[in-house]
Amino acid sequence: MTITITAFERSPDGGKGLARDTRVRWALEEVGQPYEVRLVSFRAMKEPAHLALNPFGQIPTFEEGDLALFETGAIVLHIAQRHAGLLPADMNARARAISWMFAAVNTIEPPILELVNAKLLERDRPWATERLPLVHERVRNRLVPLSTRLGDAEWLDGAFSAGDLMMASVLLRLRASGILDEYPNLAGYVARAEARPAYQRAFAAQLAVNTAP
Ligand code: GTB
Repeated sequence: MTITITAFERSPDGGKGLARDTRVRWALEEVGQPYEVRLVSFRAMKEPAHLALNPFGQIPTFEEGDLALFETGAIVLHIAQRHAGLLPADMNARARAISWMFAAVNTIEPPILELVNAKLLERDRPWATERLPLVHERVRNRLVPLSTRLGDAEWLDGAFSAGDLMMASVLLRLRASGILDEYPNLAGYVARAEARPAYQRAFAAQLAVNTAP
């Protein structure tokens, strides 16, 4: 059955890999599953056909046969459960990898999004300069324990897993802020993740869409 995902017709980042279809493409590349992409405009994302796939009118979505999914955490988990390569066989190790997926989207991603919003959407507000250090602090409060736990390890819990895929995807968003470089082991972790051939293929695919004439 053909897998079809949705992505921005034109990503606001111009193809730097920050839109969330990249993590779904990456998961599919890791497990060797071919996929098709349906590109959607900002207007189409809010129309009934897309809202039937994602009630919040967002990308990415995932379709395979009569299954339609939204939320990248759920999509990556589904891919990892259906195809070998992203979750360990041992059930306890598998549960721990899934914990890291949830940690990525539930614990690490929220303060990072707050920072992105503070910088991009709120920077003209009169309180923006005063608030920014607080938002930075909330991000650091999450990165310190993450960095401590990772230590010198290559990945968060044994072999590379869907937990690492989600965590690296979330951390990538911090690069422009310079905060990631305050934690050399986390910066190295993200660099290792980005060096994976599957990530490179996913990145190239989304870049091609956004640089097409
Ligand atoms: N929790 C959902 C998930 O993980 O699937 C969040 C999905 C989401 O935020 N989708 C965004 C979207 O559709 C695209 S990725 N936004 C349009 C809307 O809400 O109307 C977020 C994103 C957008 C742009 C950049 N960028 O340009 O750098 C980076 C990330």
